Amino acid sequence: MRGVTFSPGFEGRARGIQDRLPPGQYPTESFPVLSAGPTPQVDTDTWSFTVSDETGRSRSWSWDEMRALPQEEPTVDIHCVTRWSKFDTTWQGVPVDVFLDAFLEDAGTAAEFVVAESYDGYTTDLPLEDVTGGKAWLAHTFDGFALSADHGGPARLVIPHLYFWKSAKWVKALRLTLDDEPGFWETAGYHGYGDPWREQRYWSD
Ligand SMILES: Nc1nc2c(c(=O)[nH]1)N[C@H]1C(S)=C(S)[C@@H](COP(=O)(O)O)O[C@H]1N2
Ligand SMILES: [Mo]
Repeated sequence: MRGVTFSPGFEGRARGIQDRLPPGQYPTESFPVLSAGPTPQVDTDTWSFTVSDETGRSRSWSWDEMRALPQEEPTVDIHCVTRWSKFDTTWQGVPVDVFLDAFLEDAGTAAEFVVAESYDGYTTDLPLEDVTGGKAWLAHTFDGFALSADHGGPARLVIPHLYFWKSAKWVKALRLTLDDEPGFWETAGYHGYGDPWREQRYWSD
């Protein structure tokens, strides 16, 4: 997996910065905030995260239940479609696999896509396989501190192998769907998949 290291990265750091910069991107030290609307205030006392499927079956986790799940600390490069890339961002959170494994158990699913839904009404769609296999996290901690509200706290998705608009801030649900349902930016002309290495910025790319 490109740019993903799980400890202060021998492999990641040894590779040249240019090799880690997708086409048309520039590296930045800062962490810009990009939100389509106002920042919602989400209280961890009432926070929940729900996974549902095409049959309407669902399962939810409270904040404390989520914190009790297995945690990882990925260090990853992130790439925004507005052309900034930020190397070696360090998060703590629960692999999305943990939620999906618990939800699907032996039942499985015919769904091939997911829609991430957020507390601010934002949505984004992805193939199911892009949030499985260790590629996506529900993150609550950035750089050792509780994730700030403007960056999606109390918890957001982090899906570093796709442009960062796929990493829904203030996420509250993952809905498994049979068909692809374009989300907020995808409906507005952004690419359906959004691979930074293939520069899939807009629907025409
Ligand atoms: N809920 C929600 N998630 C969102 C957005 C948003 O407006 N609402 N913006 C997206 C976009 S376009 C980007 S580039 C990243 C920005 O994350 P940041 O503000 O932490 O840099 O969040 C993504 N996730
Ligand atoms: Mo973005």
